[in-house]
Amino acid sequence: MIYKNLFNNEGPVFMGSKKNFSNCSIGIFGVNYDGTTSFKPGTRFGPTAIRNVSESLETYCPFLNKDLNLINYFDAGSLKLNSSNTHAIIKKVKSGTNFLINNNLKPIILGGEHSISIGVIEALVEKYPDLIMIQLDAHADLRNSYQNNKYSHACTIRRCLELLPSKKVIQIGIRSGTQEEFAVMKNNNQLIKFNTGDSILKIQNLLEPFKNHPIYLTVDLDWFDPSLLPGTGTPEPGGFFWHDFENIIGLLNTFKIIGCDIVELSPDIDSSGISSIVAAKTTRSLIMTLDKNTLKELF
Ligand SMILES: [Mn+2]
Repeated sequence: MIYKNLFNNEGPVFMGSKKNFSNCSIGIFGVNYDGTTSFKPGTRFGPTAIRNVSESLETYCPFLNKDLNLINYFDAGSLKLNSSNTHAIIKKVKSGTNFLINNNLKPIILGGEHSISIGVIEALVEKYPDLIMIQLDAHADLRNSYQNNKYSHACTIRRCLELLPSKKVIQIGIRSGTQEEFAVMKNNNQLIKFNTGDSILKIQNLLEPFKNHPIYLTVDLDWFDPSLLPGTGTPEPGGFFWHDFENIIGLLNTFKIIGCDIVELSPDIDSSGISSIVAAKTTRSLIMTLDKNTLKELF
């Protein structure tokens, strides 16, 4: 399927992205969908907000010592959606992801609400049967069903666990959920849980056995503390700050990250605009993490 049937690319694109994907190794698309959002809707405006503010960022990241100018990535635009049914949206996300991976582009998906990760995983497990997942999130997202919808954003990780043959999700920073979800996390030794205040060394030791596994990273932006990122539908106090993210992403640059998503930005909730900047800077870090060609030190 040609990409113009799948994506609307008439809006803004992420800064510095190439117009043609032929020489690219990374592909971005947006999903302007917030149909199951339970508290405050607005994440459908996330992809455009991230692209609009991306122009304000530098291309160089001193922490990773990488520069976007040296990376070839393609922004396909946002998925054309003609349904509000969550399952239909997830199938569309799967098609979009398949388009990218069939063209050897590592996927970066901009949400939209968290349910969209399910479609990405559906596509990726066919190519990477030993895929594992890392989740940065305030919420467990392990409900079996929420508001009569098994594809609600509150059920994302439960669905992904069913899809992953490895049954392995590493959950970092979960601080909100039901008693049942916390019992699942406690009793299921396939799930590895980290807390606020855990050292990066602890994370490194626990990730070590997965050094050669393909890893999908899902970043629910409510993982960040609401004082840094208030622009999200279900903010949770007690979250993480930029340096925590930098430490984790620095570590993940030594692993095999093959795709990622950045979800749950609700830009209009935050009149300061800082939430969109944090989301765009997160996206920049992830483009750099997926790129393997600039691993050598720039200077
Ligand atoms: Mn989530």
